[in-house]
Amino acid sequence: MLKILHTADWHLGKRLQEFSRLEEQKEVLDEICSIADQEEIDLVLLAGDIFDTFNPVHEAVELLYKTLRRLSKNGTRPIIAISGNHDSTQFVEAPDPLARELGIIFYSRYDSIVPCGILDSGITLLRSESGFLEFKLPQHHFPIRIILAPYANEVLLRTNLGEEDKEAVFRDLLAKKWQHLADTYCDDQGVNLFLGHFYFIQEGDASAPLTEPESERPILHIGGSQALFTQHLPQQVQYVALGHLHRYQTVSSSPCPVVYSSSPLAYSFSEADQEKNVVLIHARPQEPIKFQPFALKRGRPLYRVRFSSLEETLAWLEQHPYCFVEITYLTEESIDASTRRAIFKAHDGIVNLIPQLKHTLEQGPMDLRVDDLKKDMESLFRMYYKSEKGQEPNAYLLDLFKEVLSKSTAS
Ligand SMILES: [Mn+2]
Repeated sequence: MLKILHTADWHLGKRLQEFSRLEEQKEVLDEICSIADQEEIDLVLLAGDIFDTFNPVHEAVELLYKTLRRLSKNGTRPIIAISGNHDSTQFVEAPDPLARELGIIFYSRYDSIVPCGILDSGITLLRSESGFLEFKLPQHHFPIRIILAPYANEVLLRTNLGEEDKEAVFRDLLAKKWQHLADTYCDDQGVNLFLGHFYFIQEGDASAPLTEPESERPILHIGGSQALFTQHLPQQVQYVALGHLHRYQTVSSSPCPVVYSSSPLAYSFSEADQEKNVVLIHARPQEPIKFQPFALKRGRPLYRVRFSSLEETLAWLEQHPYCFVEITYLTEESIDASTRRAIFKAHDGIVNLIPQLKHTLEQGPMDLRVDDLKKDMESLFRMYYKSEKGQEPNAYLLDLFKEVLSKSTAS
């Protein structure tokens, strides 16, 4: 029985506004290493968005290398890591020759082919081509095949997949490539896996938007933001390990489990109520895979709360010392300086303190008069902002609004 751990979206170096998350990232990666040891994991899949930016801070780089070194157990537990839309492909693959000796394979460019051979740890890299790797572990007699689908935008993919199919839809190009790889390599004598960083939905699923959720928009926004369909995944594959969406979810169970493992920490307030997981997988050739989420406990939870008095706010903060929180505060006018000070003094994880004026709540949404529509855009923006936030926009926001406005009217 091959035991696999699937994780994704570490976003090392990511901040929550002015708050660093590095300490929590250290703790949760330590937790993941412990789980891998406890569960006697044979193989780790890391499904992209390893770093949060193309130029990660050195603390984030150091944390990755130290973690992978430990996770790879002196090279005996291979780690296959692909890049996501937040990662620089060059940066992710840079340490590859050295990493490979430790059983760590970084894959981020469709023009890369993993050099084959036997590593010191006894792992044998058998076959590789663009977007594919086959290898064998000394403790299992069967080979493991992985179709590798790191994030790439449409331009990059068309360049690497060849120009002959200029008219083909992006998703069809990928489907064809994956089917070709599966037909060539993935017979039933081995375990066949798919590791990807894309937005996948089940075609026809009315609840899933065709373009990805706003919070997950890729940085390079040239194609590729459209959904790919799980129906396009090859039948030979037994488990699809995905990264990109930060919520744990099984997108489809056809042709096999198609799973987002979730990020290890809640990275934005839209993830406030989500449980974070790694996924543990048991696999064998020819058999349906068994998988289950394993909850991660470390790191600060994120909360969104609403209060209408200082006492209530302070009591809650005292009961929740270890978290990040966004407080909406109901008030008659604005939040006065002493209240504000008292709230911020009570807790070290207050990310936002948002005043909500009581009278605007009673009034309901802003009531516009016909006359108002003749006003210029800036005045309308001020009115809108005041009705939403209960205060005038500051100079920075106004400048930003004017800048956006000038660009949108220019083009
Ligand atoms: Mn992503």
